[in-house]
Amino acid sequence: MDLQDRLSAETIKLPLLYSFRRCPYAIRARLALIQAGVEFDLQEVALRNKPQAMLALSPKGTVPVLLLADGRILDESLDIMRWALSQNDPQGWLTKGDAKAQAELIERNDALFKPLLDRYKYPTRFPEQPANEARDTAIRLHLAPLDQQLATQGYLFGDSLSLADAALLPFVRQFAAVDANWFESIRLLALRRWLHDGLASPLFKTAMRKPE
Ligand SMILES: N[C@@H](CCC(=O)N[C@@H](CS)C(=O)NCC(=O)O)C(=O)O
Repeated sequence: MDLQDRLSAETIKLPLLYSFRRCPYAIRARLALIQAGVEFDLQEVALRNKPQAMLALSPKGTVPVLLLADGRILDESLDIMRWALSQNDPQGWLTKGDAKAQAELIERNDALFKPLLDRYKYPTRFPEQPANEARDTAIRLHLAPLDQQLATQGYLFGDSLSLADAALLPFVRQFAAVDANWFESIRLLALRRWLHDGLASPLFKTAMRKPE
């Protein structure tokens, strides 16, 4: 029996999520698991001292990691979201709008916006690009187009959350928190309303509960 089989056979009754409360990737995974009504155990991870059991399952050492009861391991946040919603998708997150448009927004978030967010949030790590330049580029290429998309509807693909909304919200949350006063002063009203409504929702509040 290999490690995965032992872990699943001996210790796992429910899926086990290795998570970090404030990590946007982990937040999106928790949002989808909760939305799907999947019961899971949660292990909060200290990123500076990752548990050996998690590294044995996923040596790349990022959270979230989901260990399923049958021993399968999902160590990409989007795979976890899609798996959860494939179990149960009560509000049709996967089928809002068109799947390609959802995937394109998520790709733009992860590949383009996230690196700019890091440069804005951690300027000392990236001395080659001024933080405000990264911030303004993020607005121009990602947040302003989102604002436009949200101008005529409450959420990105209609009047309720989709996979893309849940996948993007935690990253916009981080962006807004870098300088909350400045963010409240920007003109992107529809985007700010979307963020506010998303963060105020019972689903988001449940996902952000402090682990015991
Ligand atoms: N592509 C991964 C990225 C996950 C990721 O980068 N998570 C960060 C925390 S927000 C992490 O675990 N970083 C490793 C570290 O800080 O040591 C996913 O979508 O799950």
